[in-house]
Amino acid sequence: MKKVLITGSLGQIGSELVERLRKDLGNDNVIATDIRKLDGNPVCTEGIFEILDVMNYDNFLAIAKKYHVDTVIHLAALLSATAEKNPKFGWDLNMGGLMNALDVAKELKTKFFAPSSIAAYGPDANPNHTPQDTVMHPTTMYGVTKVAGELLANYYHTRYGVDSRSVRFPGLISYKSEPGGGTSDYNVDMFYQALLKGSYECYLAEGTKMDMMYMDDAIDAIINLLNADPKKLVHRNSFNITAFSLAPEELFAAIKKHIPDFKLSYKIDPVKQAIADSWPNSIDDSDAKKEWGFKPEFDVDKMTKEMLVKLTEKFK
Ligand code: AKB
Repeated sequence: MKKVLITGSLGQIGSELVERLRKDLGNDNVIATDIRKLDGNPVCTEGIFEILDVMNYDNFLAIAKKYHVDTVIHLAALLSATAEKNPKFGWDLNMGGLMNALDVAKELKTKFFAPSSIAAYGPDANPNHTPQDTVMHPTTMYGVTKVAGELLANYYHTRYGVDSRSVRFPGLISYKSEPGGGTSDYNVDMFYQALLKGSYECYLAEGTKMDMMYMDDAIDAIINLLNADPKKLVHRNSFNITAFSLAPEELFAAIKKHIPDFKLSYKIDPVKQAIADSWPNSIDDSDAKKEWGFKPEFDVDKMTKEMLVKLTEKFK
């Protein structure tokens, strides 16, 4: 991986990945793209940035050709709660954008990464320690596009030799940019409200367990998987990865250790609750550990300390 094009660069993962790869590979070797430009945002101002609608294949290919990229990281997609509001657009963007991205990778013979999610599982999978390979019958449009996307990326690998790789991300926790449109987003919001208001009203019920991961580990996972020896990869699209599994009251307890007066209440959002209830409580990531050495650095306490320190600095 020497010259990388990233779609959805202004999103929660994209903005941190762009920053990290600019450090690792140099500013001239990272082509950040998004459907819009945000004036003053470092993603757009501190290196190469191009406006790209991933639904426009010709433009996608032209930008990838212009910079002679050897890797495409495709992050542009609707997340679970947003896709549930507009399922047709969720399908069109998540599948159409992915197919264009895979066609660019096929045409230019680049490496390829696109994330899948714990949302690829449905309610009939064993919710605890959910195996890597098991039934996948998601009941959300986002999940449907994730399973279909995994199959499509595997198809491009076996049919056309595209070096496609992917992980099933859990809910991601980050302080630099806020997530948007996900079901797991309460986790970041809880940190923000703990510091800004001292209280948080959670839209998921007590006991709703979900896998989660600090963003630094997620970024390392993308880079390490892309750099992994292809001969060792039995799986490709897509590897389960997780750092810890938490319910809202457990995240609350971790934050409360540092902010003793912090208060938690609940006001359930039925759509988001149904989405979360259809996902696993905890997934088994032993294949990622075995095949490419996945190893998260942040446990709940380390992540909580880091989030509170960084957000406190941010709010100064
Ligand atoms: C979402 O909540 O939609 C995402 C995910 C778990 O894929 N963060």
